[in-house]
Amino acid sequence: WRRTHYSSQITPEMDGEEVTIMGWAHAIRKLGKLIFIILRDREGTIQVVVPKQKVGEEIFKKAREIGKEDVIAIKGKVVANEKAPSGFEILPIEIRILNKAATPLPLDPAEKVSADIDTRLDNRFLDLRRPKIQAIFKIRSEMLKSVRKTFYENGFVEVNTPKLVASCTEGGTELFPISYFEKEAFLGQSPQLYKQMLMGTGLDRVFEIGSIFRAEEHNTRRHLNEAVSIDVEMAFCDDRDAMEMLEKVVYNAFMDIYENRKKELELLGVDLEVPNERFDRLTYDEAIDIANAKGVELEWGDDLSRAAEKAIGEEMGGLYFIVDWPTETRPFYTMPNEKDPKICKAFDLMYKDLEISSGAQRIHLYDLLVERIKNQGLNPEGFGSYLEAFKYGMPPHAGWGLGADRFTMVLTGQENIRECVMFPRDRQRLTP
Ligand code: ATP
Ligand code: AMO
Repeated sequence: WRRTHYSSQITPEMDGEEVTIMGWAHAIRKLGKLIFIILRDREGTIQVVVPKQKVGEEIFKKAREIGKEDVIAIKGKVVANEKAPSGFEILPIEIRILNKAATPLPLDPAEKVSADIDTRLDNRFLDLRRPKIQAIFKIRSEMLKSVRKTFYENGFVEVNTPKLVASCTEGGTELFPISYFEKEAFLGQSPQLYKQMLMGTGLDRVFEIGSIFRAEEHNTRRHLNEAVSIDVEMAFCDDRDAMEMLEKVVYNAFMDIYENRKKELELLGVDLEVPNERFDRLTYDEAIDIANAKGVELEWGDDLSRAAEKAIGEEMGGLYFIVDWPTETRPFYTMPNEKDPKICKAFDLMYKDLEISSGAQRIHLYDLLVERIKNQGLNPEGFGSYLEAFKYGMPPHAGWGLGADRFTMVLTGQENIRECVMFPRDRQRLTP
């Protein structure tokens, strides 16, 4: 048997045609001598009607054996019928049960009210059968496709850098130590050092979509211990060039999802607002003023607290950049402003109160880089192979990291980042 159609490919106009459909028994209604089976596949559901008198004893008996979530294959005739959910139904010629599902189900994909998130994540393979949940991942996939398309159209080379690493990049507290034979090693928290080293090779523009690992201590609705980062680095570019590229990538993703994922957005009840091609720029100073005006106490030089992010997000709405950060709040590789080294050429891209991307122009000058490493209380010896790349011809460069999981939250209207990852890793969860 070969599947001939997905549910969405059958129409009432195909009345009389023979089709073979495969999927799960989403719902079953037994009315004496009549059985309705709703078959679910990736594209939707389809009604199969089994009247004892028309299909005969054998097929009727098979239909009666079908249980919820059994995997079934049905060869049958398309019958136009205005009373059926999509204006047609399938009258079986043959039914096969490809695999039985055990009972009771730990979670019923047909259930309208969803279980709590822990039960759902414990039984994620069942949870992922729900069309609404699948919609999140179809949008995520569309986003990744769109992002890649924009990169290739703009001359980027896709790269893969190691995830087993010897040093930290974003500050030392968030590292997962691992044993690597006789040596100490860590899971990579960012491809930062590698993508910068690649700027010294002439590849010019690189991107990587890969996992990052961070030992975030706390449980929040926007932090994971394993996240996916969309990383970019561009040579002979400054912070403004990097921000423009980020605007392009984000804008195109919004457009592609708006145009190609209408069904999924509707299922999720998301009214996606396509942003302007250029996002607002807010300076750090202005951000502090907004927070202060809303009663959040912050001093110049502080990182934005959660309360500050909320206050600023409330005021700004939508997508906006925060620029001109105090140099001390940013990692060592960030280029200070030439005129006023207290501030630096870093930016964050926010969506309301959620940071979705960080980036900056980088320091390409060896001596300054070493000085900044020392200033941040780090030991330059730990950065040996990275620093080498800055001795022999490193062009000016800039880049950013966009959190794929957080970006998916924005595009799908989710409040909890765990909804946007198939098998999330948080403080409590290492399985499935
Ligand atoms: P980055 O990737 O740059 O770290 P982020 O969005 O993860 O960005 P954090 O710097 O981790 O941001 O956090 C931003 C602010 O949110 C912090 O200044 C801190 O006040 C607050 N925050 C972070 N984690 C927690 C937490 N677990 N509980 C409460 N507040 C937190
Ligand atoms: P940053 O640490 O801000 O910057 O990370 C970049 C983006 O990655 C996402 N992100 C996370 N998402 C979920 N859970 C986490 N624990 C988590 N940590 C980070 C966020 C964040 O904005 N090297 C720089 C980037 C650069 O300058 O190129 C960096 O890692 O969306």
